[in-house]
Amino acid sequence: MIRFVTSNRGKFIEAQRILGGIVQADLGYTEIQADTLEEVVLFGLKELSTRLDSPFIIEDAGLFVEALNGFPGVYSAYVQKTIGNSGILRLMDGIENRAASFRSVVGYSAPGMEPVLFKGELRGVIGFEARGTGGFGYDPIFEVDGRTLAEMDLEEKNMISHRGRSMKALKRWLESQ
Ligand code: ITT
Ligand code: NA
Repeated sequence: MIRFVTSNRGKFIEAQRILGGIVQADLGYTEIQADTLEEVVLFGLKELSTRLDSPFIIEDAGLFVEALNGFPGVYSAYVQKTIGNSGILRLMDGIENRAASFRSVVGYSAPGMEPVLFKGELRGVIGFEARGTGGFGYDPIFEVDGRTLAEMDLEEKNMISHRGRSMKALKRWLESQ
């Protein structure tokens, strides 16, 4: 059984649908201030591997808005907690270039092996208002082909999303081991 160390239930449910037998472990770990999601994940894996003696995964994700030079990026969790979706919409007021992407980096660690990372990306646009009740976080303001991720069900989001892609890559790798 693989543990997914995360405080985010939405993330866990999406990953669970793809990976099957995983359990959520809300253990907490140090999320360093770094320039990339990869660095955050590698540091977290290293720290947790000293505390856990069985296989586990962690994931760091972020929203990268082109017109804001990649903000909120690695600060996505803090920005969601502080200014939230309405804050992002306000920052985008009057900005024509709405291009944005979600990125996910998932890391797997097991005793006696080097950790491995898998990535996924989803390109879309920041909408002009929040719509939809599904998903979590920035989903209501992130649109793909005219619909927000919060207007899609879990299956549909998983089919195209950053997390869907990173978790499917992890799944393929696990099956090849
Ligand atoms: P962890 O315990 O796993 O770290 P977290 O919610 O803090 O959970 P992150 O550090 O990866 O997750 O923070 C990413 C932020 O971006 C956070 O505010 C999420 O709500 C948001 N986010 C991540 N994936 C998302 C998705 O698929 N759709 C919308 N928002 C997402
Ligand atoms: Na986090």
